[in-house]
Amino acid sequence: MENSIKEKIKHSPLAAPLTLARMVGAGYCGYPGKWEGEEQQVQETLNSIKENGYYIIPAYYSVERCQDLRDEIDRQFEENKDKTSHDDLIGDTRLFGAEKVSKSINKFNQDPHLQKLSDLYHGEHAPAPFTLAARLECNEINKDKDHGWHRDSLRRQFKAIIYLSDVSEDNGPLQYITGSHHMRNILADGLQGRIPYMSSAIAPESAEKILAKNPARLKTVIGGEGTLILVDTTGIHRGSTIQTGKRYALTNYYMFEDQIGPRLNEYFGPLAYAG
Ligand SMILES: O=C(O)CCC(=O)C(=O)O
Ligand SMILES: [Fe+2]
Repeated sequence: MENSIKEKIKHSPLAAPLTLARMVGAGYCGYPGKWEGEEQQVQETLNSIKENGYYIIPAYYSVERCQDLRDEIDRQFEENKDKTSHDDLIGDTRLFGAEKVSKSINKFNQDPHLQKLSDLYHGEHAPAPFTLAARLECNEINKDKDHGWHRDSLRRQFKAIIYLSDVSEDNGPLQYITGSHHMRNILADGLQGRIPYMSSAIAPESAEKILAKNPARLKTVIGGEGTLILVDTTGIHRGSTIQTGKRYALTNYYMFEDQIGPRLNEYFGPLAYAG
């Protein structure tokens, strides 16, 4: 589309319907929903992700395993300084592709139950080309900053996040606007929040407007260490402000196979795509 036309529609009432049209054109087509034959637990999980955008399983990993993985993350950050990114502004240390240097992190990346859920949710085989190991720490700079509301993708992004330390309201919990991944809400929330055309970043005022209409849609995922979150991050979400302590987590990024390639290294660093 011509740049001048794009600018005009960016903040117009057409922004939301045109965004939805473009997403559909790029393959955003709702949900396959073909999991009737699966066992009860799998169906319940997928139906919840389809309906709300997330599903939470407490104590997916034991306390001991979480301790081991926290130690492992500290060790791998130390040993892979050149491949690790650190952002003081958000107090975040990250290693994308941590499973390529760590057996125990690779176990999470390769978890067959999670892989099955991903495949069913995508309607085709959708592996996780990498796992993010992240340690979020409260510091002087980030103590009143959140990671900003956003959609990860305007196509489809499905993630499995496991908290490896206890996460209360104060430790930077994930927040999600329930149902914001639905096609009908991409339209309705786009209009309500006046979200600009094709914007994956969501301004704080937009999130406020959307939530003012229905405050019950705000889900703050608090949970003990070992809590697993299965989440469709096409919906609107953010990592909220960390006010105290450290938050350790692993995140599997599941993707359609045609999205996986050397290009991932440009976005996520040298370990993201192994070839
Ligand atoms: O780790 C979190 O709380 C969520 C961060 C995020 O935006 C994401 O993983 O897409
Ligand atoms: Fe995100």
